[in-house]
Amino acid sequence: DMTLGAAAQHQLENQLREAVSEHQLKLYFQPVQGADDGRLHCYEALLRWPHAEQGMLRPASFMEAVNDAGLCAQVSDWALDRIQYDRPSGDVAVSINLSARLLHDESFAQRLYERLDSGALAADQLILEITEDTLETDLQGATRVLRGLKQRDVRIALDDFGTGQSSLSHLRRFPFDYLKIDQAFVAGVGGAGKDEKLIEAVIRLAHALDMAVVAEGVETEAQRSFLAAAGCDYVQGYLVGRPTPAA
Ligand code: G
Ligand code: MN
Repeated sequence: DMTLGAAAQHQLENQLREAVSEHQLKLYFQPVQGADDGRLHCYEALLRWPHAEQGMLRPASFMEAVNDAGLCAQVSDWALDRIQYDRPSGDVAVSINLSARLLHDESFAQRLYERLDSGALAADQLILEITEDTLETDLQGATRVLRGLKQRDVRIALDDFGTGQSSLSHLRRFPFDYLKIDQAFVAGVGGAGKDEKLIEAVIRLAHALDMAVVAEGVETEAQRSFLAAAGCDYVQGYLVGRPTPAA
């Protein structure tokens, strides 16, 4: 079974190399809006790979191959180009997901700084989303890059909060602008479990630390109105809009 797994993984990496060199990857954009007033706040850029046999793949199913094939920097630079040139709206900020590998790659940070310092990319139109596992390996290095970005007025979001370590020392240490509540909790709104209580508590925690809260995976009006009443600042999900390619 392991041999088969490795062979399949290897095939996926080769197909990915080809897809990247032939510019087949796509960047989709999903809107984030005010929970109360429905005002457009930003877009999250999401990577998609139209795979010949497997259909449209989401990052979860091929990011490992991106890393293993050593394509991380190339794909990220391409994504930053796309954000620069075909973002949905020139006036609305775009968030991108930054993997652990990139956050610890000094040359990626340098190239990002160049784009920002040359004005190619406006710092106040960029939000970087990181997950907590990003902070696990090299806390010092990650801190340095995040501080460098903050100094340039780039906003930072803590993604998928609640499913990883949910470490209070991460919240103490880093100047996050946004906390994104994972869609697993939103899915439990209206249910018998503890999700509503957890969401309310996380919103209070985030606000106490001057972070704005984004709820992910909002699919129903009932979820949106619960979140708005709980003080959640922004909502993202199929109710607001699906990830779609820029026009
Ligand atoms: O890791 P992150 O939370 O950024 O992942 C977002 C993923 O969730 C995207 O791949 C996107 O397609 C998916 N997604 C976005 N909105 C919804 C939603 O309302 N419901 C569900 N089930 N998935 C969503
Ligand atoms: Mn994200």
